[in-house]
Amino acid sequence: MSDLEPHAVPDAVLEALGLEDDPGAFDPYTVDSDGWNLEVSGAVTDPLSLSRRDLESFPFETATEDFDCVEGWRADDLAWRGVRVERVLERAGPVADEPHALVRALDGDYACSFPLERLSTALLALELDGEPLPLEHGGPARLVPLDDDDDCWESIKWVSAIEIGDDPFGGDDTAKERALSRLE
Ligand SMILES: Nc1nc2c(c(=O)[nH]1)N[C@H]1C(S)=C(S)[C@@H](COP(=O)(O)O)O[C@H]1N2
Ligand SMILES: [Mo]
Repeated sequence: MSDLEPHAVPDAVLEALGLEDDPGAFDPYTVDSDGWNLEVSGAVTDPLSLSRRDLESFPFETATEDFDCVEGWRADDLAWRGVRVERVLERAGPVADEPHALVRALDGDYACSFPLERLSTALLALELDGEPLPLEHGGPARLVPLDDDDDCWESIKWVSAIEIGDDPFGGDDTAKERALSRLE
């Protein structure tokens, strides 16, 4: 597996996935619509609720990226595989004039805002290095931005929702603050 740092899976994630009694029971292939869905909502013509199986019906792409964390570690040549966010947005039909998106995760209020154009090119990764994405690295799905200057906190583990709107969701954008608070 990769050189990503191991981090504890927060209780909120285990609870959301019904794994509080047995974290080892996580099986990315059988996460069903009772356990996890990716919600796409807000300023869209067709709000979506996509199960893992629904995501598998989209074309998959692979991207190999190095990962740098502000805490001072790095992991080289991570091979992510999954669905380009653009493919999902095509189905949802964003309608905002200057669209932004807030990407939410299962660990409480962890969320990150993106201009929609930038988010479109990111990958919703379901696999890492040829294996289903493990829970500790963000399974069932992790948002992996693919531009050159992305920050570590924008690589969002346990993605649960993408909310489209007209403003940059400043007040809800907690990811940077949460990541930088770990430096203290
Ligand atoms: N949902 C969620 N995603 C997250 C974080 C988090 O706390 N919650 N931390 C971010 C930060 S700062 C880093 S460096 C990476 C760490 O990824 P890893 O645990 O797979 O090493 O996850 C990013 N994505
Ligand atoms: Mo980080």
